[in-house]
Amino acid sequence: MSSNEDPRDDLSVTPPKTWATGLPAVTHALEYSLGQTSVRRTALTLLNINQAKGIDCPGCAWPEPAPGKRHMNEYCENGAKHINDEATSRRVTADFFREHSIAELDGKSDYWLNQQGRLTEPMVKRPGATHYEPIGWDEAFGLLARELKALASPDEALFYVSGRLNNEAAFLLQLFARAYGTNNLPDCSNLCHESSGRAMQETLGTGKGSVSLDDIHHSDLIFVVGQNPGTNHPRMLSALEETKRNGGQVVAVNTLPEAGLMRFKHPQKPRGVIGRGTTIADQFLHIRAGGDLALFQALNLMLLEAEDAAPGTVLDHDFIRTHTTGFADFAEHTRKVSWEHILEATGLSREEIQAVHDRVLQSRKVIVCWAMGLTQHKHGVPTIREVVNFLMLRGNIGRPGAGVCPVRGHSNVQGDRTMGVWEQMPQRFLDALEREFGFTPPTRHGLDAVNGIRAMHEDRAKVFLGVAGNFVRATPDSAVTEEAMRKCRLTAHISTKLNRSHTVCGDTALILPTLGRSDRDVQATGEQFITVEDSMSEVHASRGKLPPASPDLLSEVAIISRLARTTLGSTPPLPWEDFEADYGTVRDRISRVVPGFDDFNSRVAEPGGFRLPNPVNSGVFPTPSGKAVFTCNAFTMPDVPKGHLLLQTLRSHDQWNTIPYAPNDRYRGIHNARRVVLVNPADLAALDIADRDEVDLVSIWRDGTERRAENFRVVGYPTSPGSAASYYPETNVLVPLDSVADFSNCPTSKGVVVRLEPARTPG
Ligand SMILES: Nc1nc2c(c(=O)[nH]1)N[C@H]1C(S)=C(S)[C@@H](COP(=O)(O)OP(=O)(O)OC[C@H]3O[C@@H](n4cnc5c(=O)[nH]c(N)nc54)[C@H](O)[C@@H]3O)O[C@H]1N2
Ligand SMILES: Nc1nc2c(c(=O)[nH]1)N[C@H]1C(S)=C(S)[C@@H](COP(=O)(O)OP(=O)(O)OC[C@H]3O[C@@H](n4cnc5c(=O)[nH]c(N)nc54)[C@H](O)[C@@H]3O)O[C@H]1N2
Ligand code: SF4
Ligand SMILES: [Mo]
Repeated sequence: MSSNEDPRDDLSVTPPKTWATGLPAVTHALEYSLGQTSVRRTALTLLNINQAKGIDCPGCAWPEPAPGKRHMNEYCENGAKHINDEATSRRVTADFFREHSIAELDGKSDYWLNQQGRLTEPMVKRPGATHYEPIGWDEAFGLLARELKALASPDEALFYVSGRLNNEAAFLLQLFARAYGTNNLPDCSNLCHESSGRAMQETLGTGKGSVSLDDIHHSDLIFVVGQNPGTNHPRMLSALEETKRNGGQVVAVNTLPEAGLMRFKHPQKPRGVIGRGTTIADQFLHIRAGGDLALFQALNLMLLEAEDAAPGTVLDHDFIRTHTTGFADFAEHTRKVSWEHILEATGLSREEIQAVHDRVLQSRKVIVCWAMGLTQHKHGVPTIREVVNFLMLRGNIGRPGAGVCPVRGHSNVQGDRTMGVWEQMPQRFLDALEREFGFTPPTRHGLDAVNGIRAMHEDRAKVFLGVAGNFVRATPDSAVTEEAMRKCRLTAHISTKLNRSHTVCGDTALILPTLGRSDRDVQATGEQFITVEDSMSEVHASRGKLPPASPDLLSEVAIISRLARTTLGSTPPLPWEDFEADYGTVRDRISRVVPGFDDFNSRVAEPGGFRLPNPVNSGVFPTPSGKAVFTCNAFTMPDVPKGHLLLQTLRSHDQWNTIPYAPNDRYRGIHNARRVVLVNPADLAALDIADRDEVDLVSIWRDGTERRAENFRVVGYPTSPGSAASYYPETNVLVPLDSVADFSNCPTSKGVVVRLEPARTPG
C-alpha cells in the first residue's frame, strides 16, 4: 500500500489460526520492512537486532537469551517490522508541513500519519497558526524554557514518558523535572502494568518480576494469563517451547483462544517451519472477562482443602512461617468463598479447575505470567494480589523455576521506572538525588496520566512535554483528552515519527525530532551507546548502526540536556554539556543514585550486560514488616446490565500500540479492517444481531454521558460469553476517564460496558 492511501475498510474473515510464528510470519516481516526501506538498511537492522554489540529490539521487553545462546536471527516478526518502521527511508520535511495544514493532518488516520516517515527537523505551531513551520533548535528550547518559567508553579507542567525512552535520557528527564520543581512524571506504565507494580509492591515489597529466562525454561508449570504472546511477545513462545522440551507444562487463561497459546512453529528452525510445531498450552481455560480473581481464589481454596485432607503435604509451611504475614486471615477469608460464585464469575466448570489444581499439586516450581488481561480491569490489583497468594502457598516465590512474571510491554518501560520516572518515587530515591546533585527535589507526589488529563482539563496544568509516545491516543476518553490537550498553552513532543499527539495541540506546539534506537549516535566525545532494562531486569547496551534519518536530528539525551540547561541555567549547577557529550558521565551518576548500578559503565560493557538483583530471590521482602503479605481480596464482578457486553480494547497483530501497521489481524483471521467488534455467536443470537451487521459501540457510565464509536462490523468469534473485543486506539473514545482500576488508577481498557446499536449513519 502506498504511503498516501488510507487503508480502505474491506473486511474479510478467515477462520482463526491455531498456531503462531512459522514461515508466513517471517515473510510478512520482510514484506513490511522492504515496503519501508532498502534491502541494505533492512539487512543492517535485522543482522544487528538483539546481538550482543547490536541494537536492542525496540519492540517489547521480552529478554534475549544469554549471549552464547543467541541465534543469528534473534528477533521475531513483529520486532523486525517494528525496527524497520523506524528505519524507513520515507521523510517528513518542512515542505510536507507547508503542504498540509494541522486541521488536514488531524483528519488523517493514525496509520497514514505514521506512514509519512521519519521527522527531520524541529517544527513549531505558533498561536493562531494553521500550519507547523520550521524553527531552529535554540529558538525551540528558548520558547519551551520561557513557557516553563512563566508558569505560576512547576506543578503546572507535565512530563510524559513512554517506555521506549532509554535509561540515560530517562534519568536526565526526571532529574530535569525535579530540579525544575515537580514530580509530574506520568508515564505509559500508568496505563499498562501499574496494577502489577502496586500489587507486588504491597505484597512482596518490590514492583518487579522475580523470574529469569532460565527460570522459565526450567519451570514445572507456567500460567500464561491475560496475555497474547504470539502477537505481543513472540519470542516468549520459543522460551515456552524450551519449557515444554524440558518436561514443563503450560496452562493458558484467556477470554480468547489466541493462536500463539495453542501451537508454535519456530521460525528459525526448519522443523519448526514445516512441521506441526509444539503444542503450547496443555490446558486452556476459556475464562469469563474479569474472572481471574475468582479462578485463583478457587485454586487457593482447593490447596487449603488438600492440605486439610493430607496435613503437611501441600502447603510450604516453612516459607509461610518464615517469610509471610497474614496467612490466618487469608485462609479464613478464602474458606468462605462459594463455588457458586466461582463458577459464575469464571464461566469454567469445577472439573476444569480441579484439573489445573491437580497440575499444581504435581509441580514443585510454578510461575505465573500475565499482562493487560489482568492489569486493565477495575479489580486488577486485587487479582494480582491473589496470584501472589497462590504462589506463596507453596513457596513458589524466590526459588529457581518459580515466581511472579508480569510481562512488560515497551522495551525499556521497566528501566524508565528504575531511573526515577514515576510520579511517586520513594523518599530514599529523592534523598539520593539530593546527595548526588545538591538540590532538594520536591516531595509532593506528582500527577499520573489520568490525573494529568484532569489537571489539563481544569486548567491546573498548562505545559505538556511528551517523550517517545503518543499521549492523546494512548489515553482513555479521547474526546475529553483531546479537549484537555487543546487547552494547554504549549504542547511539545520529542518523537521519531508523526502521530496524533502532534495534530491535537495547544496554543503553541513543538515537534522535536530525535534519533531512534537504530540510528548511530555521535556526540562531542565520539560514538555513544544507550542502555535498557528488560522485563527480567537484565540491563544491557544498545548501539545504533544506521546513518541518522536526518542531519538535523538531536539525540534524546541532547534534547533533554539542552532544554534543561536553557530552562534552569546554573541553578542548580549541573554539567548538562558533559552529559550530552559523554553518556558515560550520566551512567556514573546513575551508579551513585540508583541501587544495583554500581560500576555501571564497566559492567554494562560486558556482552549481555548484567542482571539487577531482585531481593525476593534472596529471601528479603522489603515491605514495612520485612515479610511478604497474604491479602484478603473480594471479587466484585463488573455490573453488566442486560443487553450489554463487557468490551476489551486490545492489539491486533499488525500494530504497535497506537500505530496500526496494516489493517490486518492475521492470527484472528481478520483482514482489511480495524473497525470490527468480535462477539460470541450465542450473544449475537440473544441480541438479535447478525454477523457482519454494522453497529455503533455505545458505552454507558455512571456520569450518564453516552460515548459512541461509530461504524463497526460485527464478527462472530469465540470470545467468552458476555464479552466482546475490539482494537485500540479506535475504541479509546469509549473508556470513561473515571473508569479506573482500584488502587492503581490504570484505565479499565479491558472492562468497558457497551451495547451494540444499529449504526446511526451506516457508511
Ligand atoms: N506487536 C506488538 N507487540 C507489543 C505491543 C503492540 O502493540 N504490538 N505492545 C506492547 C505493550 S506496551 C504491551 S503492554 C504488551 C501487551 O501485551 P498483551 O497484554 O498481550 O496485549 P493485549 O493486546 O492488550 O492483550 C490482552 C490479552 O488479554 C486477554 N484478556 C482480556 N481480558 C481478559 C480477562 O479478563 N482475563 C484473561 N485471562 N484474559 C483476558 C485478551 O484476550 C488478550 O489475549 O505488548 C507489547 N508488545
Ligand atoms: N484502550 C486502550 N488503551 C491503551 C492500551 C490498551 O490496551 N487499550 N494500552 C496502554 C498501554 S499498555 C500502553 S504502554 C500505552 C502506549 O502508549 P505510548 O507509549 O504513548 O504510545 P506508542 O504508540 O508506543 O507511541 C508511538 C510514538 O512513539 C514515538 N517513538 C517511537 N520510537 C521512539 C523513540 O525511539 N524515541 C522517541 N522519542 N520517540 C519514539 C513515535 O513518534 C510514535 O509515533 O497505551 C495504553 N493505552
Ligand atoms: S519478542 Fe519482543 S523484544 Fe524480542 S524480537 Fe520480538 S518484539 Fe523484539
Ligand atoms: Mo504497555
